[in-house]
Amino acid sequence: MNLNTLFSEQKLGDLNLPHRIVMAPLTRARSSQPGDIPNDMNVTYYQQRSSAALIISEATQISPQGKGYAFTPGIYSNDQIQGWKKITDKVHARHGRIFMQLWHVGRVSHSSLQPGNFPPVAPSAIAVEGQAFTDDGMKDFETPRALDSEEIPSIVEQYRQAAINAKHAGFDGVEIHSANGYLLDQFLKDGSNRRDDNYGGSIENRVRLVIEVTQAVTEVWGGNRVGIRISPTGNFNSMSESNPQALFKHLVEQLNKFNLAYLHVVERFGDDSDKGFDFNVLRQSFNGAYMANGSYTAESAEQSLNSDLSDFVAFGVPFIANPDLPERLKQGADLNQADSTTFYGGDAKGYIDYPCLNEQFSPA
Ligand code: 8OZ
Repeated sequence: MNLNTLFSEQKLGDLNLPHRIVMAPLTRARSSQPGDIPNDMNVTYYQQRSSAALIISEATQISPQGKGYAFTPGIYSNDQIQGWKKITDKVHARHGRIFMQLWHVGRVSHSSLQPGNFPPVAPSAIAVEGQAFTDDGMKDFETPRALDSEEIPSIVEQYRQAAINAKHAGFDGVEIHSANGYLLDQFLKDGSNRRDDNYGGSIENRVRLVIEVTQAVTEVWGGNRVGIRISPTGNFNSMSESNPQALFKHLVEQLNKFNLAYLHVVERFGDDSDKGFDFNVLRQSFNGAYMANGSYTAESAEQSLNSDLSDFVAFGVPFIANPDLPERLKQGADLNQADSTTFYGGDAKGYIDYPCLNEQFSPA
C-alpha cells in the first residue's frame, strides 16, 4: 500500500506540517525533583523525536493543584519555564514543532501530591476507583472536594497563566487536555458531574468550563495555535457518560467559534472498542483539522486520511520506541517494540536509548 497521503504536507492552523504523523502526548514521569522541572534527559528525548509533524508534549500540570502523578512536569514556576525552553529550542533547532499539553487532573490525584495536603478537587465529591501514583508508591484514591462555583474563575485563570507561561517557554501552541478522565472531562461527563449550579446538569452547563478555558487560552494564543483533546467513549479513571454522542456534538459546535487548529480525538484506548460511537459526526461538525488517535498503523492511518475521516493521526506507543517513527514508516522498516515496564518513571533506560535507523536522529 502506498502512503502518499500520510507523507503529504498539510496546514494545521497557520503552520505547514510536512506530513501527517503527530507524536501523541505521552506521560513519562521523569522530571527533576523537587519542583517537577524538565531536565537535560527530557531535552534529549524530545529532540530525538523532532521529525514528528508535530510533537504534543506530555501532559503538564498548570498548577500545583493540577498535579496527580509523581514526577510529571509543570508549567507554573520560572524553573519549569526555563527547563521547557531548552526543550523547545532543541526541537526548533531540528526544524520541529511542539505544542504543550495543558493539564489539570482534578480528582485523579492524592492529598500527598496536593498543596497543603488537602484533598484533590473535582466537580463533585465522587472518588475514582483504584490507586494514585504518589511519591511513596500506589495509594488508594480519596474522595475529592467539590469545587465551589466561586472557585471556578480561579481554575480558568490557572489555564490562562499556564498558556502565557507556555508562550514564554517557546512552544508553538498549546493543546487543552479535556480527555481521559481529568478535570475538564470530569465536568463534561455525567458520571462524575452531579452539580446543580451553572456547571452541571444539562449538556449546555457541563460544557461551560471547557468553553471558558478555551476562551481564556485562545485569548493568549489565538485559535489557530490551540488544539483540544477529547475522549468521548473513554472510561479510563472511572469515567462514564449517558449520552456521549449528543454531549460531544454540542461541545464541538460550541468550540467552532474559536476557530481552533485541531480537534484531537482518542477514539480508543488500548484494546478498548469504539462502542458504536460515530466519530465522523464530530469530524463533520468541527471547523478545524481532525486528529485521530488510537492504535493506528501506517496503513490504517493512510486509509483514514484517504476516506476523509481525519487530517492527522497521532501515534503514542510507537513514538516511545521509535524516535525516528516517520522515517521508519516511510521506508517500511521494522519497528522497535516498546518496553512497557519503563513507560513511567525511571532513568534513561527505555527513554532515550531506543535506536534510530540513521544517527541523524540520535542524541546530539
Ligand atoms: C497514563 C498514565 C498517566 C497519565 C492521560 C496523562 O491519560 C495521561 C496519563 C496516561 O492523558
